[in-house]
Formats: sequence, structure tokens, C-alpha cells
Amino acid sequence: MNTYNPKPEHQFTFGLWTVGSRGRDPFGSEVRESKTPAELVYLLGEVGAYGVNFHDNDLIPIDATPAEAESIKKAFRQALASTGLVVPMATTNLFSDPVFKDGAFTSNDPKVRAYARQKTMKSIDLGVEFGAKVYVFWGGREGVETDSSKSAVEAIKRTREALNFFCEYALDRKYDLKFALEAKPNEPRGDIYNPTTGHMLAFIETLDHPEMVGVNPEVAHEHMAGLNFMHGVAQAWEAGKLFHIDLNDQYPGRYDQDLRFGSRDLKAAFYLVKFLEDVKYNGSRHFDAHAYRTEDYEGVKDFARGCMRTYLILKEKAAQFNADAEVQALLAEINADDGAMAPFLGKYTPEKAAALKEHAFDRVAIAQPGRKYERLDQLTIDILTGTR
Ligand code: GCO
Ligand code: MN
Ligand code: MN
Repeated sequence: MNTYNPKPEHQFTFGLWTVGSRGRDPFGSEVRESKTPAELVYLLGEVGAYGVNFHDNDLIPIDATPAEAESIKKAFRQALASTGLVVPMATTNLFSDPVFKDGAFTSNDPKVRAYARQKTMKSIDLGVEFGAKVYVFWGGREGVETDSSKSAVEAIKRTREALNFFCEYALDRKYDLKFALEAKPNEPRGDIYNPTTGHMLAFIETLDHPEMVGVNPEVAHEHMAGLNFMHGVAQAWEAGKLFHIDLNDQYPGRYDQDLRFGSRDLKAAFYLVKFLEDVKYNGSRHFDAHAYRTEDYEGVKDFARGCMRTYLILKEKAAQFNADAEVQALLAEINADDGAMAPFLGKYTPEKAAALKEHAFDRVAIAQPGRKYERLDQLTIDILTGTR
């Protein structure tokens, strides 16, 4: 009997900002008391997480003195040692402070752009100090409310210049670090540049060191844009760019909800988990989600356990799908290939093109058979609902 207990090999991670969220929203203040980073590590240890990620200011407040910073780091390090949690990823908060109200790397003010680079370098140092191997860039404020204010082309150039700078910085410092770019279409800005994972993938190829840079796709962000998340993840994977992933859930067309993983679109979550497991994705499964505002910290633990449990349930369902004889027979039938078209497919040659142009296709006959996808989808639903 599978107990769906999280284990280190599952690489389940949470951000300090996720379980540490105090439930503030645009219409209401905090509902949960504040917890220190060390306390949050113990909470994550209790629910069975493997790792914890942080923004620089989740760990060390923006105006902490050097002495305060040292004592916070000491308590955090002790909590990591006693729980066995690791820090696989770190990132910079370039969105909360008023200085970033018009963005960081894309701000129209060069002082802000320079300060953002300074803050990011220090934050990279902090992440590396705790062992992070992946460094995420989420440009939450890199956008506009009015396109009168900023050149969209200039914004891309500024972002490129900043990322090239950090790649050189990491190389210079001999850091064992990869960068992962996280797209989001909007919120907190009216529109954010490079709004989807696909945009990010194209942008990465224009950098000086594209090999150091991949993506960190997030379920909610692609669902906000009305996209099929798994397809974006698959494209990133196929390009060798899936360096990290942010798991949560989201109703399309709504504000940024950060729901517990799998709690909204179970079927989409199933195809995603099945994809990650089928291709043997070997990175963190990071839950970038928040507990409902209705919860106390017991509810936060329920939320965190729920994210991991749903992932493991869906992983089991994916294995069941792969082992199901009827499903596999249907898939074999759907993908049947008698080799007759081999001379026409594959790479281009002038002879192949000429032969293909001459070939007579019986278009009407080819279109006749049904594809049996209704049956296949219902089998998937039966598996997912535990009916099969
Ligand atoms: C959001 C984002 C953030 C980032 C985080 C790490 O919608 O607020 O998903 O949670 O993932 O800043 O870069
Ligand atoms: Mn998000
Ligand atoms: Mn995220």
C-alpha cells in the first residue's frame, strides 16, 4: 500500500515565502503570525520536504545590519543541519521595495538598474553560500501599465545586458550555478515582458552564454495566459532548458491564486506529473503556492503535505496508465506504422521530394477511421478517478 510519504529522492522543495506567507492580499492584512526562516525550516522538516528556497530578503531583511544578518544565517544554518534540508535554489527580491516600482533591470532610471545588479550579485553570493545550484530570475516588476512609459525593445535589451552581466559574474567567481528564467504574463505589473515560457526560450538564445540559462516554468503563470502548461514544459525539456519548475494551480482568467498543486485542474496536473516522470526530469519539484488565507499554521502544514501527496498520487496514476494493457494497446494502434511512408518522410532530399510529389494518396480513405481518443480519454478519467 502506497502511503505517499515524501522522500528526499522526490526532491520536493518549498520557498520560505510560500509556507511563510502570512495571508496578506490586496484587500486584507496578515492573518498568520510571522515565523523566522529557521522556524519555517523546522516546519518544512516536519512535513517531509527535501529542500527550501529563498529570496535574499526572505532570509535577511533588506535593512538588516551585518550583525543581524550573521545571527539569522547562523540560526538558519543550524535548522538546515538538524532537519537535513538543503537549499537547491535561490533568487532575488526585485519587486517588493518601492525602489523597484518601475522594474529592476528594465527600469527607466539607470540608478535603479545599477542598484538591481548590485542587489542581485549579493543575493547570488548568499545563495551560493547555502549551496544553491539554480538561480531563478522572476521579473515581477519588469513591465508596464502604460506603453507610453517604456520602449518594449529597450526593455528586452536591458534585460539581456543584465543577464549577460550575471553570467560573466558567475563565471568570474567560478560558481557552479545555472540561471532559470521565470515568465509571468501580468501581476503585479499590468503587463510583464517575456510573458510566457516560450518567449523566454526564444530570448535565451540571444544571450552571450545561452548554455548557462534555462527556464523555471510555473503552472499558474501559463494558466493565467490560457496556455497548456505541460506543452510549455515539454518544449523547455526538449530544448534542454528545464532547469527548475514551480508547481501550484490556478483558474485561468483570474488573479494570481497560487493554489495547492493539483487542487484546480487535476487532469492538467496528471499530464504534467506523467510528463516529468516519463522523461525522468531530475530537478527540484518546487511548490510555489500559498495556503488559503483561512488557515492557521496547522492548515499551512496540511497545504504543504497536500502538494506533495497529490504529486505522489498522480505519479502512481501515471505508472498505472503506462502499465494499463488496454491503454497501451490503444496507443500502439493509434501510432501504428507499417513503414510504407518511410521513403517519403525523414530528412529532405531532392529525389524524395520528387517521389512524394508523384505519389497518389487516397485522401478520403485515409480520413475514414476514427482515432479512438474518446475511449482513450475515458480510460484516463477512469484511472484518475480510481474507477479502474
Ligand atoms: C509570483 C512568482 C514568484 C517567483 C519567486 C521566485 O507569482 O509571485 O511565481 O513566487 O516564483 O519570486 O522567483
Ligand atoms: Mn507565481
Ligand atoms: Mn513562481
